[in-house]
Amino acid sequence: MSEAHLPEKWESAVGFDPYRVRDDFPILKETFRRGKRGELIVPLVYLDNAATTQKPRQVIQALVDYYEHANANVHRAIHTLGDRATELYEESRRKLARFIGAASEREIVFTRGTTEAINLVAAAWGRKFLKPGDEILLTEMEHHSNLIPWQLLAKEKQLTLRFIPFAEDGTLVLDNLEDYFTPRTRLLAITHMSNVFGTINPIQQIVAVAHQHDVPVLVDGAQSVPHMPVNVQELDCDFFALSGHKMCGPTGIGALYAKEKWLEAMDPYHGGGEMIRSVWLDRATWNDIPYKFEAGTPNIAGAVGLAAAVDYLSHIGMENIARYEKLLTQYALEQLQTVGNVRIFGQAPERGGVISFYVGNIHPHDVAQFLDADGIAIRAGHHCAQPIMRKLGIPATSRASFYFYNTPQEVDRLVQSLIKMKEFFGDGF
Ligand code: C6P
Repeated sequence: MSEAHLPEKWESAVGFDPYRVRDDFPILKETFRRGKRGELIVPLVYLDNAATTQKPRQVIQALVDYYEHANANVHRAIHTLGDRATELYEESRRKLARFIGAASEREIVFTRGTTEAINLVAAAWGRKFLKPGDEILLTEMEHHSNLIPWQLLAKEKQLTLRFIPFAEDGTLVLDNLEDYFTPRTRLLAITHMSNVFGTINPIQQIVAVAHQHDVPVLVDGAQSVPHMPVNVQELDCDFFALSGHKMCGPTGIGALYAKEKWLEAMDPYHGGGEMIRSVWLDRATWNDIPYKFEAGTPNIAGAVGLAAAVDYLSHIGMENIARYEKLLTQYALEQLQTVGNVRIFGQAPERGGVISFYVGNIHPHDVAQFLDADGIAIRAGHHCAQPIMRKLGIPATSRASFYFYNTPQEVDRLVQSLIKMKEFFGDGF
């Protein structure tokens, strides 16, 4: 692939210029010194976007502006800065609600991220509505964040966890979807996109079946919402969890979307300031939703940064991002085959830009270290999805994950580096 150009046939399909977009991300210009005396300078190739994405100048500047011109606590102060901070914080909620197609900003609870959003549902919904003997339906491809909260709750309330299995190609076995629901099933909690296989699950169809059985659905959207258009009303899910840092926003901010009826019915999660209406020494009443679930001073700057990220992504267009990442992922899948002896985990027809692979019998940690010597950042490990690794019978995978600022030339650098590694390991490969 020639330098700084998309293949001609991609250009009309993409709708934005990934090379220009890269200028917005200061960190993408980072270089590393390599060689015995540091004489080689290698540019960063960042392919660990499923772990966290890089931040554009617009988001970084929004954080600086907030702290320089609007920093105050929200919903408390009767002064101009307090109004400014509150307005920015609530504007972020409105923007995020629009971005994911929520019916109202009252359905958006700010959290630290996906993990906290799921724990919130397990605690505030699960403790209230589940009884011993009830069942929670999950899938075998869940991230620990959508497994451990349910294990903890199951232990506390004597619940049973059941699992929709995945097949060899990394897709869920859904031909018999109806059969997974029993009269005791009370919740389905499922990932929208697997952070190991890249599989995009057909959430809309799954939710429809779950609702026929009167089962609400929680969707783990950590890997979907940054990469494709998501409309929670179209999905008709009851809960949807997301993380700001995986969509160009700051760390420590994310959200739970929940249908208003659930937020009204649930008890609070954490207790403290902001979530109360009236307090006596022995009792209290709760604030309106969503504040009922936001105890203590929230991550105001994080929310402001997330709003800037939402603006940024909306400007490029989520359809454009999804289309481009599809082309880039397809290209990467093809090019990885040229290395030889590469096993790819996850062959779903509907997939996002996450590629888990094994090269010969080289341990993924060695692969990641070798690539790092060439400035290429991938993730190696179990990706917080140990049950997937157990079922595959491997300790870990190497994983390259893309975002809209990655280029086909970066895919080429990954492939060239893997070929070099193959030569280095020789027969051991
Ligand atoms: N996956 C990865 O490298 P938090 O940490 O709360 O922002 O997101 C947790 C989470 C939940 N669900 C899915 C599907 C995820 O991929 C993640 C985060 C990262 O794959 C870090 S382990």
